[in-house]
Amino acid sequence: MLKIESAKVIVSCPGRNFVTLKIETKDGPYGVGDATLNGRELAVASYLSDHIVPCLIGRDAHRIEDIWQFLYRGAYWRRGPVTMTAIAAVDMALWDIKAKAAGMPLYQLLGGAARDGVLAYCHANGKTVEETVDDALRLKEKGYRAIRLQSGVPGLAATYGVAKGKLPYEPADADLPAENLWSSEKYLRSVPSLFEAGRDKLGADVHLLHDVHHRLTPIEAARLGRDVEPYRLFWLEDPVVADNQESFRLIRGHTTTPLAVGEVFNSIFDCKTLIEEQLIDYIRATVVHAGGITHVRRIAALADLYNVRTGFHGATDLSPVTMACALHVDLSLPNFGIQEHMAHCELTESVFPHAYKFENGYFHPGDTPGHGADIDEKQAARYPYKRAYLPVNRLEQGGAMTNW
Ligand code: KDG
Ligand code: MG
Repeated sequence: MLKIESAKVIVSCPGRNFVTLKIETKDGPYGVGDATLNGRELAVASYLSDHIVPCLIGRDAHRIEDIWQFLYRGAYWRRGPVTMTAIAAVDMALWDIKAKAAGMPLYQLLGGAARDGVLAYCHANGKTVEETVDDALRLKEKGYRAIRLQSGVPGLAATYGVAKGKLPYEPADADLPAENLWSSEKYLRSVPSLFEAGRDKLGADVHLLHDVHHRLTPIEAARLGRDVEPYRLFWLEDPVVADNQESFRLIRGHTTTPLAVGEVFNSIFDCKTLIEEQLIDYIRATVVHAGGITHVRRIAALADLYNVRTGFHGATDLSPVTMACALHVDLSLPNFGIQEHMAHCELTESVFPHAYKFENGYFHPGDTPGHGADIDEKQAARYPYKRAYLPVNRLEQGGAMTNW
């Protein structure tokens, strides 16, 4: 028995906001979990400290599955991003403890390495096609073999996923949500030329990806999928919002461009139809927002039955603790596809020291016992929480809110 003695929630802003859970055991190792839910951080912090931590004290940290079921079923109120992110943080911390106690890197407890490294994609962006392709060429030089291309849309003042000025792009960029204008017509006209130039300059061997950020209707997404077929994308991500999983039938019926979805999913039930009907090629639900390592492995196992591969979300609002856990899972899965990597700033990296490393397009989680990521609490305390929101979009014509 490894008795849980204490658990604390650390909210900090080293470069951006993060919520971290640290679980300590009596006479044993401690474990660390990520509980960051971009723009709704304090709701998860409260869920953890007010409703979960009191239930953890005195339990056996080794009983990961039992504690997961206790928190999921026992709450009566199931699913939802706040609940599932809070459960994920506990789950990550417990796997960290178990692997440290075993003296092994986490992936060994998940069945061992199924590959030598984890293929990762990064983000290239710019205001124009030329700027984006130049950024991608720079990233190719750094060793990336898979690159997501996002470019400004001519005629639109701001485009989500494209950096403002010279600073790297950050999803949550304002104290109150910025309201931008969106035009699907302008966007749909601009994307094929981005990929035509990208394929031409980057060559046939680099994997190219694109994120629609849920902004299209199914028939618009079907047209985009067709229009980019000549450029052989690795995937087209979040073509439409997937609240209605059946929407993907329409897109799937029209295009052979591979489809990825799921960064906002928090449960296996969010993707059951998508997977069972083989409406997608990659599932993006990841450790921090989908119930931790325990639940994400269940989603991956279902996906494996239907030839769907994983492509875990990995933006900067997921802390290095999530990145570490995702990499251990990636290394061990039979149906791993690709891992997203959006580089954290230096300050974030120094507050969250980690064992994972990047080389020649691939990550390795490292062989430190546990998941290999930690939090420097003293440093974290110097950067208090700052409210920050994602922007929202209204349609240029009519002013209605877009799907997101
Ligand atoms: O918090 C939202 C971001 O993580 C998300 O918008 C980034 O779409 C994203 C991606 O694919 O990384
Ligand atoms: Mg995305």
